[in-house]
Amino acid sequence: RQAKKLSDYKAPEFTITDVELSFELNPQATKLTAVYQLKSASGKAGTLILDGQELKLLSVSLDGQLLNADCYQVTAEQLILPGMPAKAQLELNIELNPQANTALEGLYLSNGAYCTQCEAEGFRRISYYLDRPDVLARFTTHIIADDTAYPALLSNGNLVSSTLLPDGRRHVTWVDPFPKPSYLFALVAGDFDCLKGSYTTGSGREVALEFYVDKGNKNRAQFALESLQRAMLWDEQRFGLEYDLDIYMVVAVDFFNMGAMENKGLNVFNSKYVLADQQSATDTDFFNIESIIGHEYFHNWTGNRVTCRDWFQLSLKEGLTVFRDQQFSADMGSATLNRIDAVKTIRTAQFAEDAGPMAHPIRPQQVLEMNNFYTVTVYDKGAEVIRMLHTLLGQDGFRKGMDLYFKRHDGQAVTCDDFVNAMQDANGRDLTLFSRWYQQSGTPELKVHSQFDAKKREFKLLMQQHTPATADQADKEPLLLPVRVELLAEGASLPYLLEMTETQQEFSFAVSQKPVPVLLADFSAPVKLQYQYSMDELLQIARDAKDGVARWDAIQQLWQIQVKAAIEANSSGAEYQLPAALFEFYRQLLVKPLDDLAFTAELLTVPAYDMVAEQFDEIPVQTLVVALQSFQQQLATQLAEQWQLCYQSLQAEAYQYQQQQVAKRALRSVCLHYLAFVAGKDELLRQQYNSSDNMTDQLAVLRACRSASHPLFAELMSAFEQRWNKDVLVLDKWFSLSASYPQPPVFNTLEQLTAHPQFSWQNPNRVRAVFGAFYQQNPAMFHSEDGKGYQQLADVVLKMDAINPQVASRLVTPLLSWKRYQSARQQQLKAVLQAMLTRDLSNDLYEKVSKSLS
Ligand code: B3K
Ligand code: ZN
Repeated sequence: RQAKKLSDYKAPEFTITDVELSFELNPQATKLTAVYQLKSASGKAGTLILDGQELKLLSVSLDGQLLNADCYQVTAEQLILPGMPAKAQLELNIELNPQANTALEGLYLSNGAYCTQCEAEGFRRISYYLDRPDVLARFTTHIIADDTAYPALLSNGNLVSSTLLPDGRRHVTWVDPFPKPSYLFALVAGDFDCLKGSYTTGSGREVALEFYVDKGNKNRAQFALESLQRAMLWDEQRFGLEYDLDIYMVVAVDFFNMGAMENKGLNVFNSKYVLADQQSATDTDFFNIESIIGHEYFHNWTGNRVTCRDWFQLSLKEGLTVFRDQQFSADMGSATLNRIDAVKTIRTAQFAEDAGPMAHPIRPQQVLEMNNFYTVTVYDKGAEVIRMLHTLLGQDGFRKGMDLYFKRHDGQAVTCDDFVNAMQDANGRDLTLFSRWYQQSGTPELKVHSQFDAKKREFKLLMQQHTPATADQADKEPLLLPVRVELLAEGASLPYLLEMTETQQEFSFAVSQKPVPVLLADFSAPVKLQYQYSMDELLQIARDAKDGVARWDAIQQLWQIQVKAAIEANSSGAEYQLPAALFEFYRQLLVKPLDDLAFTAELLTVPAYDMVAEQFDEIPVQTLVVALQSFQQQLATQLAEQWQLCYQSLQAEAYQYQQQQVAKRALRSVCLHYLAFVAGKDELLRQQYNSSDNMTDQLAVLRACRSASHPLFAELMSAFEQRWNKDVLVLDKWFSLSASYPQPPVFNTLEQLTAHPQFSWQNPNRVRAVFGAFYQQNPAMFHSEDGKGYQQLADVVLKMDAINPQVASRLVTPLLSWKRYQSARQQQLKAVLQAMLTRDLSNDLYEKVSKSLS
């Protein structure tokens, strides 16, 4: 199998300027006529090679003449047309079978509605095409379908005509005036409820907003609609960017491979990121909806108006758009809490990716299956790289760079270098060194030592950076690291922004007293920091640092110290007791919570397994699981009274999704979590479950019971299942909770779950709810000593590969990093991977499994 390389990029020899598509929809035999206006770049005739997969080609015409079958060649992945004139009109007739499409790429059916997913290379499953992002064409789309069964017929751009045909079918025509690559094409046909709204842009353009959802779900789309309005306003205010069509549509579908898709004027969303009300959705669900609605909307400029030249440049649009959605979320809610969440993602999933067989730079250099590169590295580390630019250039400088980027490249397909150049030119600053972040993979380690010279009144920071080799790249060079520092002394905090450019560097500060350095405040660079802090220093940072992220981070480091101590104690057979200073710190927080209750809740939470695990080269699974469980038990018991008092002080009020309330619920949930570890709290747990008016508080009870393996768990879970049995989106929460129960019966449970009437292997949300939760939230059982968890997941991955390779390829991730475990687990993992490789795998799965074994 042949991987593609960035270094092999060539501009296309032919381009397509205009596309006219006519679909006659039918579940098993959709007819498509595609007409392309072709132009050769050189002005010469030549061979045209179009991409295409799983298509039934009925006929080909060139400039109105039907071609004989010997005038062209069809292979499994191409349509080859030799002797194509420099300017031509090509017409293809194709038959499609949407019903058979379980990969959910191309044209498929979701609960009876037609819908499409084309990014990255799905358009070639609709028609033969130059399916690459640097071919930009104007699209006209005709859809013909039965008017009663499919009243909504949607595509990109503006609706220009709608006619009822004598046979009861309707013919609609959509025209998208903005040239676009094929990955942004979309078509939807179905019978939906439609929630309508509108937005008036700063320059006075009236935009119709339409949300298409399953019948009966209209009220649940209200929050998404309002989120869109907030996002539209925010992008005008923050970046001066306005929407450009008369209509913006969002369709919510149940069968979807990812979160959502930014098709021009017609976003398609996983219904879980559109539908919400207080009874069925948690505060986190509401947050995610606002953030993803924002993300897809922001793509209209960063992605659609300016798109990628080739797929290696994916971070050009994704890193930048994640950065933009993070800024949006920060402005809508708590900047610190949002930043902490982003840091968690980097420190867990992204650092793990760097350490594993799929390590790649934010601009990958080699790709077998593009869908495998929609990763935390391209997205989230990509956003960190943009954030560093923002830190180095400041808000105004960054805005200048953005303005120049759009001025230069609106309507073009460009590269990451073009973006960095715009930032550089707008600010008159050489960013050559900075651009290494685009080509170098791996997690830099930043080692810091300090010295204080009382006589000279000088404090020094000695810094070293080193990036260990990764699976894809042996040699590493120093990077430009923006390092935010605060020096704490005599109750004051002095902020600095250091720029590290060399392997080793020294920074001096004139101070009269030895300060405590707060290093890497705001997580100003995506690196691993090493500095020998004492417990006291960490507690001081947690109390006194200006930056909230640094305060939280100090607590994280404190816990890491506890974990190491517990492991040592464990090896000598002793049970480790947490130090009194830690209990005292927590006691004070509980007695007098900070003004920001959500931040308080975050500080009171013992780090999750994956946060702790990522600090180890070889992960001591069982010891970590036991230690973390024991920490929670100790905190629960020692501070039982304080948890109870704090809990009682936070009375529930009528639900609103609103900052103060979200924060209060977060702290209540943390208290409840610890109380579930204390005997005699059954009534309190049951009471919150039965009396609360919202999903956030109810789910908090179930989670607490699950984590503490509380006897109430089974009873409440069965009540939950009965209440929500008909509502699959909510039932997914039940699926996940069931699959993350940290005790051996979970293996039987998994079997029962896949036999549940609402479970379907065809629906990615269900599969992820069960098995995603099993490996992400159930480390004890996933890593169970007998290898059962690994075998279980491997079986599911293989089963899914035949149905939906993209989903299979995401699920396989935790099996790939066998090198991170001790030898018994290594053997078990390697055995399941080797067995997989003997099968006929999709490219998606093959790329990952073969890399992990090489
Ligand atoms: N651009 C899409 C992701 C497409 C994934 C293709 N496998 C969603 C987003 O990032 O906005
Ligand atoms: Zn995106």
